[in-house]
Amino acid sequence: MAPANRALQLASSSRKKSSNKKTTVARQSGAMSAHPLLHTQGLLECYRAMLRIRTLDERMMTLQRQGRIGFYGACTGQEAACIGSAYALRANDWVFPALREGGAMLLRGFALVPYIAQVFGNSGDITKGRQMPSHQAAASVHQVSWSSVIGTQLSQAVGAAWAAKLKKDDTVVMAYLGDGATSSNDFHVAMNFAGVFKAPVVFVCQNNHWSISVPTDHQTASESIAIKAVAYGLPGVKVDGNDVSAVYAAVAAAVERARRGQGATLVELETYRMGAHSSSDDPSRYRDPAEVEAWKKKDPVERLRSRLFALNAWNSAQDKALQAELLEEVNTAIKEAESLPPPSIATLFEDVYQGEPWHLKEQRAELLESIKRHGR
Ligand SMILES: Cc1ncc(C[n+]2csc(CCOP(=O)(O)OP(=O)(O)O)c2C)c(N)n1
Ligand SMILES: [Mg+2]
Repeated sequence: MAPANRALQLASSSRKKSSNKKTTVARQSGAMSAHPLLHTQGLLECYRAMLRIRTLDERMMTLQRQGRIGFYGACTGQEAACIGSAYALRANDWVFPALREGGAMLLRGFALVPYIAQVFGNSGDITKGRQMPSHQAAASVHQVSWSSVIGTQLSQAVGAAWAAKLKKDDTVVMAYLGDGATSSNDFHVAMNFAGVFKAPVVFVCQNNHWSISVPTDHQTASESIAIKAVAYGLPGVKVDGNDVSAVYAAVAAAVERARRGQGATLVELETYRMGAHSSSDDPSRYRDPAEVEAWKKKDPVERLRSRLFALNAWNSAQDKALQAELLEEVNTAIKEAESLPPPSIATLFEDVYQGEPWHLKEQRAELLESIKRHGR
């Protein structure tokens, strides 16, 4: 076997207990050597964050079916991949998400009410109702918007990482992508640039086996997504994305490698989109229900719960109490977010220019006068 793709076993605390899956690294010079572990406190924090987004996603999908919001994209089934990877970041690092990493913002301290208000697109939304629902972004937690134009976030992320390197600060950029994004131009541009210039970026691919209705085996003929890193001179690592410890170990090692100035890594997290692509999709049209049932047995939230029980770090009474607490928190936040008025009309004219030019001043005055006279 060529040295470039020789499999390397990584230590993963949970793999030994709960999975026979091998963690493999497509080896390249400078591959990761440290494998940080999540200890009990970290596991409990990740569990809480994972259960919180599971609770939120369930409630928001219901709201969409009730016609109270227009669109929602859930990350159900991918909570370990989202939270375990974001948990490896520092506050000064930046996140360029793909489609399912809103939970990273919440983990990193963004409040639930403005997060939900974004889906309503009302005055509680810090992006002033200008984005598609579920495309949250907040500079306060260093996270840009979901990237609905698949793959475009990757070259932007590499640019941000390259800027950090030029400025000699130690920021690391996390560039998330789905398996579908590996077929985009931007994936190749970003990987190549990151390889040549040793940009401090970590590409985290959530391989959830589907790109809307296209299965991964129609997406690529490569033996894995991680192996693609070799072509760009980067290490690529593939881990069980439903095992939060394995996710954290691989991503934290890649983050530290980037911070040490050794450049980018591609981490493939093998996981599964348990629900629909979005609230606009019906996966029963193209997906075998037996496949979904098989993956439900590997549910990352249930898996971490069982592990915490086995470690005697958590029990069913605590779990019931946490579920009730999170449901109450989410319901209260939904109630508050939904009650907020729409963004004011005047905000239409804000944020494009540093100082408002005369023609916008005139247009704003004309519109406000017309609303006063005729109503909306
Ligand atoms: C450039 C581009 N092509 C196609 C689409 C339509 N589209 C939206 S989401 C999606 C699938 C993305 O799949 P993947 O990258 O695996 O992410 P996942 O939805 O599985 O998280 C596609 C093809 C798009 N938004 N942008
Ligand atoms: Mg996918």
